[in-house]
Amino acid sequence: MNPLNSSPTFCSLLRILSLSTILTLPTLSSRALDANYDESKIPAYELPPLLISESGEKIKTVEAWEKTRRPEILDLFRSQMYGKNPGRLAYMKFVTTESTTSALNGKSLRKQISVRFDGTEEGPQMEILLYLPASAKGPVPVFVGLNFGGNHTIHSDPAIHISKSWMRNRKDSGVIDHKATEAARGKSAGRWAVNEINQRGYGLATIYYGDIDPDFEDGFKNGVHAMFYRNEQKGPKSDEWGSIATWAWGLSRAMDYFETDASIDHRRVAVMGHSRLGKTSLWAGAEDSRFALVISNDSGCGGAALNRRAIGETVHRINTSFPHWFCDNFIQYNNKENSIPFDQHQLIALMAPRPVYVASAEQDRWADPKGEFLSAKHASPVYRLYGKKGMGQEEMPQVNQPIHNQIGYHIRSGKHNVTDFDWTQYLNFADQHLR
Ligand code: GTR
Repeated sequence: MNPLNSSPTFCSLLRILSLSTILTLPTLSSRALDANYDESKIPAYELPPLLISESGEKIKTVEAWEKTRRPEILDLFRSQMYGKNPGRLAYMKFVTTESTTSALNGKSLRKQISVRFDGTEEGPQMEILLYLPASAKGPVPVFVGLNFGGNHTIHSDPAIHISKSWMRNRKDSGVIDHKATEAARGKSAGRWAVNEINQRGYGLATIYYGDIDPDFEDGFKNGVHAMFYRNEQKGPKSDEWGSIATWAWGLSRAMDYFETDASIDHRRVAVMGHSRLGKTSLWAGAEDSRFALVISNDSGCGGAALNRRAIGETVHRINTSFPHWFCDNFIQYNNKENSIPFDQHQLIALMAPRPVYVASAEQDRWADPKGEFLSAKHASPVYRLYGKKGMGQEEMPQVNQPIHNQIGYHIRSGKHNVTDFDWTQYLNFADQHLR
């Protein structure tokens, strides 16, 4: 390993330099922060090869992909972008804090499960909210996704526990002094098609992402990180988990729970996320192949969008606005997209041969819909090694015309959001692959 990459001093210096650029050189910084939306201004780039190993070997078989190339790519994403996570916990406990066989007018079963990461009631924990179809005859396939505002925001059901975790204060969001109130109940119900999901025979599991790691830069004092510090350690090393990797790790801990719940078919779990949580669902799917299907909704920069296009949100911009999302090693690629030893099509390829779905929204130019499409498309050669089609289409489809092969893609009309249209596509795609 390059000693520079593992040195926290080097990375802290980079961070200070990039911060001081913003603080002391207003002209340069405003230029750097100005987003480009002009295709003709995209710098010339070549995507790093998917099917040539670091030693120059051409990857022609599934075996060579799985033994050589996939681990190389996964290691790069781990050490240079999202950061390594500490893996499974031996001492975790699952405690069902509430359940009923008659929720949502008798159509659903509801469970709330507290995942105690260190096994104690006082320690860090996340709460899983689960709705399963009441009509299920056996274990059901499940969609799991993190939510932005607390479990109580995803439906108006009065029995959902109001989250006690830290929340960002937001006008009209029912959050006062960083605590959720009753007024927040059901606030993001429009993003969660709970009834449709259950009616179509799937369960829905969701978790407030702030239970795992509150989404603000505090040097990783809060959230689960401190559980893992050893010998005076005060923060993650430069190649260790930022918040996205931490949220993804939380999704894997939810999967550990699913493996213990007989009403869930843990071999048919689809992980879904929107925006920063779409970046998270992709990384969860890459790290944990127990997720049978992976969905990225409007994940953009740091998710499905190609870094090298540097259109809309860029690496520099995301590292500046959200310095806690990625590991410190990622900072060295600010304004140097061409020197990143990977690109996001390789992240999508890490899902192969599992089905993966990338969704964009027409007005979400900040997330670069075309770059999201290209990533998904350029992952196809790995799917072809497995005898699957991959994307199966060269050109970007028209708005609201989904492509559903082993790789799914759509660009829908409208803004950065999760809509019923998106959920209908995910359910159709799941019917095709998980039934
Ligand atoms: C934006 C950020 C995006 C996206 C979005 C979200 O501010 O620039 O990368 O993640 O937030 O998560 O809503």
